[in-house]
Amino acid sequence: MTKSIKNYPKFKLGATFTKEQLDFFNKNGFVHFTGVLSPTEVDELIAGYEAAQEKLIKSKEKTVKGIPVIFGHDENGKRIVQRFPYTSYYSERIKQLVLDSRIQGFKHLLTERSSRVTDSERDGVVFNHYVNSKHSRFKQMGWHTDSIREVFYAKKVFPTLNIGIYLDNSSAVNGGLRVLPATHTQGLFGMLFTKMYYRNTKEDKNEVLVVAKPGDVVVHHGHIWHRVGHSEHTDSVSRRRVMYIPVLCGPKQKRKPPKEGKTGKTPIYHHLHAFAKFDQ
Ligand SMILES: O=C(O)CCC(=O)C(=O)O
Ligand SMILES: [Fe+2]
Repeated sequence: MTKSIKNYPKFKLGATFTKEQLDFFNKNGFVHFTGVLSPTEVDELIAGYEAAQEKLIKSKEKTVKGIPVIFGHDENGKRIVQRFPYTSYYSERIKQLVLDSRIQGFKHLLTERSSRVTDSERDGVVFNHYVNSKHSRFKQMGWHTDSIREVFYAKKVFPTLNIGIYLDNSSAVNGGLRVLPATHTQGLFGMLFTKMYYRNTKEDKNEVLVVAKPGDVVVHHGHIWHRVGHSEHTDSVSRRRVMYIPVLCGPKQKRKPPKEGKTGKTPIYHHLHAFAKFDQ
């Protein structure tokens, strides 16, 4: 484990990554870029999500391409989509973001030739909307690595990235992402047993809190341990919206298209979420 880096450096995104940026990412397993998207772009993405949410709620579907959706109610009692997989299938604006050269460039944080930004594998582009309100079902996320799913499928575990697009201010006030720096280098044993997956929501003395503004992009390695805290505040103060776009390597993880009239099979991995503490 590296020494605590509570005040980690934040970077500006250029045409290519600097040595300092690559070194920071390779050593710590995450890297933070400020002001990647403009306030207008942030507003457009939120509007894209809101329109997609209306479509999904109207359709009465409970899964998207077999992946369970988390629905809840916000502080005004409005039904909302709190974990929305494959959003780019529901929003042209979100699809456009995936194809944007700034986002596509993040694949170069990995050295594998097959590394790709993708919206059609795993859970696609996931939109997370946390809020601490009475009927919210998504208020926090316990410790996990994103690569556990690959371990589950007993495939070779390739490196992956998750590109986090911040749409609200994010800090301890509304929960905030906490990462355990350098845990992406631990290997399979560390990936399996560092913490109890999802059930463990406790603070770790070595965790680093990501403090971000709307338009920031924070990329983390799929093997790094991370969690999202529970806001001590309620209602709109606790709102935290962040989108994740995956970068994968190796063979395509295309999931079989669902049979006609079916919504598709839910991957075994997702049953782990049954143990998750999202809403306590
Ligand atoms: O909300 C976040 O910042 C992290 C979400 C996350 O870790 C996940 O969806 O796997
Ligand atoms: Fe995660």
